[in-house]
Amino acid sequence: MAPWLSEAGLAALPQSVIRPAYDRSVLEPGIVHLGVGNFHRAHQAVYTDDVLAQDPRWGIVGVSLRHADMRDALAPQQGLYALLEQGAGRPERARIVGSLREVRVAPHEPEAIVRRLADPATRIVSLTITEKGYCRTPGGELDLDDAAVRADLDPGAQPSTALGFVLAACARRQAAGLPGFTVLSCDNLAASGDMTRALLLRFADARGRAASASRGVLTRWIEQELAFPNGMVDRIVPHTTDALRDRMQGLLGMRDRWPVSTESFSQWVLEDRFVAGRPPWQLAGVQFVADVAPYEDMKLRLLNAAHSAIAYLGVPACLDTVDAAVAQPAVRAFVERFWRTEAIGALPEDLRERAAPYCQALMNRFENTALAHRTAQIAMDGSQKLPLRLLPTVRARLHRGACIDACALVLAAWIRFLGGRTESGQAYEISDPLSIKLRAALSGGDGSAADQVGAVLSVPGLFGADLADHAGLRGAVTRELAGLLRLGTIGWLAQWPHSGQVS
Ligand code: CS2
Repeated sequence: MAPWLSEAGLAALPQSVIRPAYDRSVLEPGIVHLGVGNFHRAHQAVYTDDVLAQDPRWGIVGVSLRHADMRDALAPQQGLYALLEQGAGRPERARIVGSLREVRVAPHEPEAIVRRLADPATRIVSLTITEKGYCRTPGGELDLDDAAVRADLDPGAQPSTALGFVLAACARRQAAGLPGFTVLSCDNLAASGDMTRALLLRFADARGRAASASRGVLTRWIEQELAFPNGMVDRIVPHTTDALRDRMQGLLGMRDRWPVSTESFSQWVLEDRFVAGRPPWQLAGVQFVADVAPYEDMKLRLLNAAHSAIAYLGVPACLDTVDAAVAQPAVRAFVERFWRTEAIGALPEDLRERAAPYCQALMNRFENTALAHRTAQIAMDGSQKLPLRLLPTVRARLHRGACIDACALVLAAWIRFLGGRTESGQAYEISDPLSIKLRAALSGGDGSAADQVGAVLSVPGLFGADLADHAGLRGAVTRELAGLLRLGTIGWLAQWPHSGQVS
C-alpha cells in the first residue's frame, strides 16, 4: 500500500513533482481564510505558496464554516495536498502545496476562531464562501431575516456566518485597541470588496442596535481600520473525484486524501489596497490594477454566464461535463452566438474589442477534456448566480431596446432545469438556497410555459421590479421554454435562432 502524503514523505516524491521551496516550520499565520474549498486550494493558496520563500509571514490558517471533512482529510497530511494542473495543449504538472498551515472547523470551536481572527498576527482575512455565503437578499442587501444572520446579531451568541465571525473579530480588536486587517473577498461577485464592506457595515449597524450599544462606534472603526480591495479571481476547479485520487497516487507514489485538479490557466486581478501589508503576490503573477471593474464585468458576463448557459442546457440533456456539452455543435454555436450577439455588445464600450479574443480563449478552456468539469456543479445555486452574471446583460440590452433572445433562452433553460428531470426522465437534485420557494412557485399553476415563466419571474426580489414585470422579457422566455420543453436541448438549439428572431 502506498504511504499517505506527509511532510516527512516530501523528499521521497518523484523529481517531477514541484514541492514547497521554503521551510514550513517558520511560516507565520498572516492570513486567515474562511471557506477552504477546492477553489481556494487551487487559486489563492497557490499564489501564496509561490511567494512564501520570499516572505514567510503569510502562512494560511484555513477555516471551514460548516463541515469537518477538509480538516479531517488534511490534518494527517499536515495541511499538505497535491494539485494537478491540466491545460489544453500544455504539459500537466503536479505540485504539493504547503501554504495551508492548518484547517480548523468553525462550528467546533467558534471562540478559538474569533481569537485567531482577532490576533495581531492576522493581517488578511480572505473569503471564498460562494455567492450564498454573504447572506444577501435577492436585491443584494444583508438579509436580516436570514436565521443565521439573526442568530449572529444576538450580542451574546457565538457567530456562525462568515461575516458574523469577521464582525466579532472586529469588535474584539477594537476593544483591545488593535489595528484592523484587510478583508479580501475571492468570490464571483461584482465589486466584491465594496459589497463585502457594505454588508459588514450593515451587520455592524444592526448588531449595535441589538446590543443597544452606542451606535456607530464599531461601524466607524470598520470604516477607518479595514480595507476591502475589489478582486477578480479566475480558475476552473472541478470537484475532487476518486478517479483523481487514483491518478495522483500513480503520479506521486503516495496517497492524498483530498487532492485537487485544475486547468493551467489562472488569473487574479486585485486592487492594491491592503491596510496591514500583503504577500508579494505580484511575483506570482497577480495583476494589481487601479480598477478591477472591467475585469469583473468581462469575467462574470462572458465566462460565468456562458458556464451557466452550458450547465442549464447540459444537465437536462445528460451532457454531464462542460467539454461534452461544447462538443455538441448546437451548444457550441449557441454559446458563441450568446457572446457575439448579446453579451459582448452589452459590455462597456472600451471592453468590446478585447472581448472577442477573450471568448475564443474561453472556448478553448471549456473544451479541456482533462478537467471533466461537471455541468451539475455549475448548475448549483442559480438563484444566487444568475442575477450577477446574466441579468446585467439583460438590463443593458433592454435599456437600449436591443434583442435579448439568447439571454431569454438561458433563463428558460434554468427554469426547465428546475423541473428536476432529464429529457430521459431521470430525477436529479436541485441545490439552491431558494429551491423551496422556486419549487412552490413552479408547482402552483397549470404547468404551461407561460405559467412557469410568470411564476419564476415573480419570485419576490429575484429579478427586480424592472424585469419581473417586463412583458417583452416574459414573452421571450416563454417562447424559449416552450421550445425547450417541446424539442429538448439539441432539438431546439438546432432550430435556433428562429426566423423572425433578430439575432
Ligand atoms: C462556475 C465558476 O460553478 C460556477 O458557477 O461558473 O465556478 C467558474 O468555474 C469560475 O468562476 C472560473 O473562474
